[in-house]
Amino acid sequence: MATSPLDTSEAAERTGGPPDPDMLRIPGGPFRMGSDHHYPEEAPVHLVHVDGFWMDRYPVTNAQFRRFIEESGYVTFAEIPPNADDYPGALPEMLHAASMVFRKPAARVDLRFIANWWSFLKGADWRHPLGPDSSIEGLDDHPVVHVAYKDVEEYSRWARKDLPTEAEWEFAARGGLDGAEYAWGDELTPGGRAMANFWQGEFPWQNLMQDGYERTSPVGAFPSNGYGLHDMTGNVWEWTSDWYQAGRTEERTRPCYEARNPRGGVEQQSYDPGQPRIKIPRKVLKGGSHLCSANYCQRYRPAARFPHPVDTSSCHIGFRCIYRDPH
Ligand SMILES: [Ca+2]
Ligand SMILES: [Cu+2]
Repeated sequence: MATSPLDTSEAAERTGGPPDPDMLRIPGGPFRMGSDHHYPEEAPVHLVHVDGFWMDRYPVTNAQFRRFIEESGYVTFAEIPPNADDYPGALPEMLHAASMVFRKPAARVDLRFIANWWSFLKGADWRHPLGPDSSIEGLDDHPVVHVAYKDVEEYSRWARKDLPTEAEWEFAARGGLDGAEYAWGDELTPGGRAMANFWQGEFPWQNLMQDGYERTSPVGAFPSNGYGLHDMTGNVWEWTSDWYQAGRTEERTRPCYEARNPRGGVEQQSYDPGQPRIKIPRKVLKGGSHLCSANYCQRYRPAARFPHPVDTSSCHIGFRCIYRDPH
């Protein structure tokens, strides 16, 4: 039985409902996951079925995260200096409490070297998104950033929620538009209007800000998708609970095989093959961010996915939670 978002109150009565009134009912069902028209890791398109669930209307905000920190006393990953034993061979300057911050170069740079715009900045954390001298004053309704995977797991436990799988996240992001390029249809800027916070201009040195925002934007600043969800693509990347795997498993790509509630790959196979000495497992990020641009990274799409090490937080990565009905 399909449940539309309008059935929310009825479903809440029936199941006891989610722990938070600002969660929306995502009906579940079959859908075409992935894309054959973009990056290889998104292909091939394959049929997946997810059961219905509830999802946060917005990414978790600074105000919400602050409440969690105040009530739990939790300290985030980026605020704790890494233990040298966990990072054999690491340069001493990497062993500080720090997080990844984007810094816009003054002119065109070599796109092969991400160090031209990313820095591992000491003192950058969720309260100081651009480094120690910055703050989140005035950013209460912006998505929290600089959260590592463990941080978002702790938050979701505290909130009595869960993190979405990649399939759940992608189903929700599509808003019922099965097979569409974007969360709102097939055109990036219909009628010239930016439907999400991404990067217009030539990344990484020229941000034309035609959408009005250079960095993160307040949640809900852009239109919702068909399920009423805001900021699914653009603004900040969102963590999912799936271990990354580059290809699809054989059974998932077999014709006519419909995977039901797939849960991603195997932890030991999620390591970066390009860096064999580093054994940090990677989760799937979804949705792209305000740093995604047409010339460099077209990942402001539901099908886009990115492997990200669980220990690395950044100024463009946040999250949102889901709630699964108890069975
Ligand atoms: Ca923007
Ligand atoms: Cu991107």
